[in-house]
Amino acid sequence: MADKCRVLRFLVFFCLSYGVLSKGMLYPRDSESRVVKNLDGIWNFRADKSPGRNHSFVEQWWKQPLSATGEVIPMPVPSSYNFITTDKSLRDFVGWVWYDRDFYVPPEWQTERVILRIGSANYYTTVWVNGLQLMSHDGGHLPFESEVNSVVTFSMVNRVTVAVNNTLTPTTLPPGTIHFETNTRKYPKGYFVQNLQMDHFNYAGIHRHVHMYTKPTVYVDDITIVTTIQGQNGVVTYTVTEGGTASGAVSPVEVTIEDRDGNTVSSPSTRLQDTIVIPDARLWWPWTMKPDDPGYMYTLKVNVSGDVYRQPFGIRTVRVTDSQFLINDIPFYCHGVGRHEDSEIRGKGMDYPLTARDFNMFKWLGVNCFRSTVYPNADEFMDQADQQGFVVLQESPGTGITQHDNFGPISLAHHKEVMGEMVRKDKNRPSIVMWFVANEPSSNFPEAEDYFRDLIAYTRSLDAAGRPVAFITDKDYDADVAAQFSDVICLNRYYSWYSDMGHTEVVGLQLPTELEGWRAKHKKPVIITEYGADTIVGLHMEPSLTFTEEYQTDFMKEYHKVFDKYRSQFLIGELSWVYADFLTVQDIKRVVGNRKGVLTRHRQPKASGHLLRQRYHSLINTTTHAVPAL
Ligand code: BDP
Repeated sequence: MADKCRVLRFLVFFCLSYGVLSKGMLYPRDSESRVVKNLDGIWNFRADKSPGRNHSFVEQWWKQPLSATGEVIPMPVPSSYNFITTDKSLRDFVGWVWYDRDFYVPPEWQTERVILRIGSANYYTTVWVNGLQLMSHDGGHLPFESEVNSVVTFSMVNRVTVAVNNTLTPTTLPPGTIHFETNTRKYPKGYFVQNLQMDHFNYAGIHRHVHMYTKPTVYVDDITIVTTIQGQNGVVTYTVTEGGTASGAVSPVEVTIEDRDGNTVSSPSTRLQDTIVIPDARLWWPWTMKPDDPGYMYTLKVNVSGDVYRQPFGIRTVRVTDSQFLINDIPFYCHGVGRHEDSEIRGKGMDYPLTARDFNMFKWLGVNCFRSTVYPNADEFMDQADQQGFVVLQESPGTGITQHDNFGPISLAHHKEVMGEMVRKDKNRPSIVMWFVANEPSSNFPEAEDYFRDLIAYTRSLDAAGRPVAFITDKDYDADVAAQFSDVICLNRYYSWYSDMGHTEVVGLQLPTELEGWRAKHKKPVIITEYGADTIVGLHMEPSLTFTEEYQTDFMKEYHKVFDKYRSQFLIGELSWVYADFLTVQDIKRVVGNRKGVLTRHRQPKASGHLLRQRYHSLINTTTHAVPAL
């Protein structure tokens, strides 16, 4: 029991003690006033494997180079640490791991604000520079940053130390539990395991880029852009927040819009908040709707007191009616996939080759839309969605909210904080058309009603662009109490897999019954956000048996028949689960992970990939509405 409390107490203590204070979270970009330096590379690494997982704090590892505290190993940043070594205890480690590295800050940066930013680390992180505590952050998949001027030296080497804890508790997002085994006949003293409530491997470590960058004393802190369309004109309303000004001071401001080729297309505005009209604007379109000119991006060039920041954006609108989803007022049918950040060696580590491959395979499959499944994806990945014209259903890490103790006030407050960070980061992305606050929560619990009423209303209030907000449910329409707050009904369904396994003949009855039931209850459009069957590539049987490539395609064909009936009615999207096989916890249901991919983990197609490609390319022709020439 004492051991049990020690692990949890450490986490809770740190969760309550610190927070990252920052308003804007603009992506670090070079400009005439800003310099970005990348601190990626091989860092020193050491896991605190002490029984209570607390020796690192008792011994204050941040006060000296990590190598002086004990043996360190080389660890790439960004990457998950789990699959870099052959050490099983590190792969499955739960608790604090430590990273450090040296860095220099150029002397000419002394007159600037110098910021250290971590793109994401799973899940709870504390950062020290030269032994002084700089910042802490609670939650993975989202960036955090802090100014370092007061803790760095400009004339000597500096050291950054990062401690990351992957423990999941009932109030983290996603939630989980630590389970201590007390039967001494079966387990050694203090033996514990992390129980997950989510279906992906609990990858941990520093997952995205570490940047250091400068901005001037007075700086552009945040930019919010909302676009509408009037006739041939794009109407761009922006709000700029400045940082670092003395109260009452008025900074010189200049805001202009540049097109994709860098030509200025608006006269300068000198206001922090304004509306600019672009005549004959080029709209942002998904690649399937305008294959010759998808993902057109403009840039809002903001100059506040000499600090220049260029924020990309697209001009487009999104709107949901009771049976349609409209992009730029033209109906859009989402034919897509859910996708995990998952690679055999890097885990969830940001990976440029994988990013490029995934977008090429999306095009090969004919995907026009994807779900950033159960956590927000890396910025560098999302940039490609913006620029190549892919529609994104953007999701928070709110998966596995299934136990009563995941619905309390601490959970809700943290969930709101996470939604705030996610919307703040991604609000200007034209690719994102909808926010998902959660995946498969117990929305049949009575307490789910208040939780989701509050959470969805709050999320709506965060987004000036008014994107639809929803959560994804696996509950039946007569059991759910929270979908009433969603703008779109989003369903994960597994008929003939998790129920009636092997019996694809029931899909044609069960799926329509469910769709009709939801429709009758809520009169809202519906998206099937998941349907899929585990399939081991290379297994064949005719007639099909579960786990063979034939079963997966038979299964999908039954769903497709139903989708084809309802897509002319109120079904506005179908997303196959899942884009590629991915790793999960070890489980009798999983054969080296979840095998529902239409591609393997190596991004090669199964028979289902070919089937989906055929379907999606024909859907491009039948569901894509002509885009008027501008
Ligand atoms: C759904 C979950 C997803 C799982 C999937 C499955 O939303 O995270 O991976 O089932 O079991 O319930 O394949």
